[in-house]
Amino acid sequence: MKSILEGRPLLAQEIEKIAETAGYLWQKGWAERNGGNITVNITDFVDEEIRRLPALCGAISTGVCLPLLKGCYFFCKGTNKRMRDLARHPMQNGSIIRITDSGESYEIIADEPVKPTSELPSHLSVHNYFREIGSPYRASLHTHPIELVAMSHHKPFLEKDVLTNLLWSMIPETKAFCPKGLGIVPYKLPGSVELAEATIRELDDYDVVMWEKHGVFAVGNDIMEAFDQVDVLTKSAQIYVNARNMGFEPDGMTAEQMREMSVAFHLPK
Ligand code: 2HA
Ligand code: ZN
Repeated sequence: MKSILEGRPLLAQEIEKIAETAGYLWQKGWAERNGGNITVNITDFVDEEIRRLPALCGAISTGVCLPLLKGCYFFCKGTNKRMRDLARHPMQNGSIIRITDSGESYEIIADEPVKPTSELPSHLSVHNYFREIGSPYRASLHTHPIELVAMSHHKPFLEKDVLTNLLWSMIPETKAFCPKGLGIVPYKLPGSVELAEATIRELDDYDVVMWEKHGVFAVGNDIMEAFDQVDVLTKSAQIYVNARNMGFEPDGMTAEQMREMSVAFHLPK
């Protein structure tokens, strides 16, 4: 069977980035079994021929109303699929869907009828919100980074911006490359509407949001950008954990050193 990616280098490149990221998630130990999700708005890479492609199955309700996503296209990891398999075979472990004109359902159009992630309603709600506020963000990533999740088991770290400031102070680059820091969403049932709504509220101020005792949700212009922010925060978390394992509380950069970084890199906070 011919893949939708054939003869479409730009779309293929976007899917390759997703596959590459999925591989990193597995290698880092952040994606056990079917853990984590990726959805990317690929509408910009869709041509007339793709728009005319018939659905591979009937329309499926999203369970949410997405008025601003009508006629938009997404690549989504498949439900119960593994990141490590997505890395090698993206079009067999994920699919391209089209949001129907009702804005309430979707059709799978390529390459195979792989049903999208169970977290589709929350991911799509985030993408709908990005359209609403005119954000250029196209990619959303959910994963289970070990050190960050471990830190979310400690109540004092869940106060607003406590973890952000701690992680920024571990190594100068973290503030430069994750300039908004880490938002916090108190524990909520995975896949719930409450989790989606709380995440959207935090995305007003942050590009990476911690789901207490579960994982992180990150967004960006593309999937690499979302991944890089989680990677940078995790590097800081690992430095903190290593220092604690050596038996001391790390000093962290001084307030003056942090201010100097903000000025040098024109950072918002
Ligand atoms: O879909 O990680 O939280 C797999 C998950 C859900
Ligand atoms: Zn999860």
